[in-house]
This record gives sequence, structure tokens and C-alpha cells, in this order.
Amino acid sequence: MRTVDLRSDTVTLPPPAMREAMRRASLGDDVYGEDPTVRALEELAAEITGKEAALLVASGTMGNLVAILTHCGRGDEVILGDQCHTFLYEAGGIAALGGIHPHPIRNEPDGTIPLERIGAAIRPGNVHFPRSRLICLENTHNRCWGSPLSPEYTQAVAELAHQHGLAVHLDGARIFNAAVALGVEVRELTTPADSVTFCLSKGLAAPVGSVICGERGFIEEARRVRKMVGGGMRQAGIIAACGLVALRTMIPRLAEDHENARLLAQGIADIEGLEIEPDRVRTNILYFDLVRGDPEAFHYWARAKGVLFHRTGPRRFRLVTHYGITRPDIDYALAILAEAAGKLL
Ligand code: TLP
Repeated sequence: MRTVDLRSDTVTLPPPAMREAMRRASLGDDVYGEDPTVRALEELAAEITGKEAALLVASGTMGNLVAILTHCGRGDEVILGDQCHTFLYEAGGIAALGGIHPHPIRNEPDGTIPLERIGAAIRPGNVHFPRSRLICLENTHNRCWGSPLSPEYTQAVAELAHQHGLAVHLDGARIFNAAVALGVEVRELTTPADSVTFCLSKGLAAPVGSVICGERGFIEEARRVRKMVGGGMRQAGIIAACGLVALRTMIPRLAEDHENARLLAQGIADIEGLEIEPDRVRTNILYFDLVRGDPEAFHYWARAKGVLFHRTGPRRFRLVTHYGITRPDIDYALAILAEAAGKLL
């Protein structure tokens, strides 16, 4: 049976060039700082993001955790969006492992948090309050339709944070999607932030890995925190080799995923029984609603025909386009969605 897996861009399989790079990679013990391939990846990541240094970690979740643990001590407060991944989907790690107090404030539909709302959330010095230490942004914003945050917005948040002595961490799991969608250099999106985590294992199709980038002293401390959470990896050049291929060859093709997402959204807009705002598609993530009928039955029917996607609300579903999804796959997915919705009319 044909499978069109639109659950996430995390399901991408490494292209042949990555498998070959893995086979040829020069290796060493990275905890001793002796893996040349990891070092090459970290240097390239720092250069691309306009930072002094970088650190390979196992996942986006670990990248955000290590970065936030490096910025904050126990009892410190992080201001973040109520729809952001770190608040919703990282198992409460910053609180559980770092005693860090999350202060969620409402995200706008485009993934931003208005500056006034951030400003109002920053605590004055007072023994009753936790210390506001950090602001987290997410670019692109997963729950907000993969919307990209602009360089100007990121800069404005950083200025506000720095005026109050706070730092900014950017969850840039899909920062390259943002750069491609906005037609800007990735460093325009990353230099205002004090630290950034980006993922190699989403749209860039590497099998494992994320990278934290920041100032040299910050990254040295993050290296210690990574060891503390068990993230020191040994011959990690196997992973880094794929990351190098990802950064060197996989970024421009993200535009195809964005185009496929647009086509999917336009097609869904024409299916009776489904509701979508197609103009909200900016990158590779979209959401739609089933207007009537049993969502469980709809989901089951699509899955039975090999079209996979996540249910993210009572009547809401998410689709994510990525490497390996072709134009004919989009046509097939649309045909199956129409069939599934038609059964419920
Ligand atoms: N997101 C996954 C799921 O966890 C929801 C997905 O399928 O979209 N930041 C952002 C913005 C993310 O979307 C994700 C993964 C992460 C961090 C965590 O990355 P990993 O899965 O590598 O820990």
C-alpha cells in the first residue's frame, strides 16, 4: 500500500549522500573534543548562525533544555509563549530538571507575543517574585501554522530583553524554513538572540541531532550541562557527518516543501466537509478542521488508505510536508482526504 506520511518532518529518512558521509566520516571521542567531524559541524553551525561557537546535542528537546539550564538557575523564570514547544511538549523538563519557573503568555496566531505583553510579564525586583531571566521565542512556530518570525520582531524582543537584563533563547527547530520563507539569511534571524537551537533531523532530513549556538563562554558552560544530562556522545561524527550534508545541501529545497504545503491547503479548501484558512500557510505546517462527522472515523479511514497525519484537537488535524513527499503524494493525499470526508457527509 502507498504511504504518504504527513505526521511530521521528523519522519524524513537520510538521503544517500548522508549514508555515504556517515560511512566515510573521520571519528574521535567527542567528550574529549577529539571528533573532527563534530568540530567541523559545530564550526559551520556557528558561522551560519553568526555565533562564536556551537554544540551538537541529541535532539531539539535536549538543545532547548541544555540552553535554558545554562541561562537560568533554580527559581529563575522563563517568559515563553503558551503555544510554544518548550512549554507544551518537552515533558516539563526545565521545571523538573532545573527548577525553572515557566511564565507562559498568550501567543498571537502568527507565533509572536506582543512586546507590551512581554514587557508586562517581566518582574520587578521584589522578594515575592521569581527572577525573570530569559525570554524564549520559537521560529518557525509549530502550533501557529509554522509561521516565521521576522528579523525585526526578533530584534525588538531582544532589545526589550536586554534593556531589562534578560537573555533571549530562540527555539529555531525549523529556523531554515523561516529563512527560506522570508528570503533572508538565517543569521538575520539568529544574531539578535543570545542562543539558538536548530534541528538537523526535521526538514533537513538528518537522522539525529540538533545544534545549540551562542557565545563561546555560553557554549563552554552548555557543554558541561550537556554532560550533566547525559548528552555527551563519543564517536558522534557519525551523526555530525549527516549534519554537514544537511547544512551544505538540504536548505534550498525546503522551498519545495512550502510549495507542497500551499498546494495541500488549496486542495483541502475545495473539499466539502473540511475547513482551512489556506492563506495562513507560510512554510511546511498546516492545520485543518473536520466540520462534521466523527473525527475518529475520518482519521481511521485516511490512515487505512496510507495517509498519515496527527490529530491535534477535537476536530483539528495537522499536516507537515517534507523531504520525500512529492507532488503525486500531495495529489494522492488530497484524493484520500476527499474520500474520507465524503464518507461522513
Ligand atoms: N516537534 C515535533 C513534536 O514534538 C511535536 C513535531 O512533530 O513537530 N522545537 C520545536 C518547535 C519542535 O517542533 C520540536 C519537535 C522540538 C523543538 C523538539 O525536537 P526533538 O523532537 O528533536 O526533540
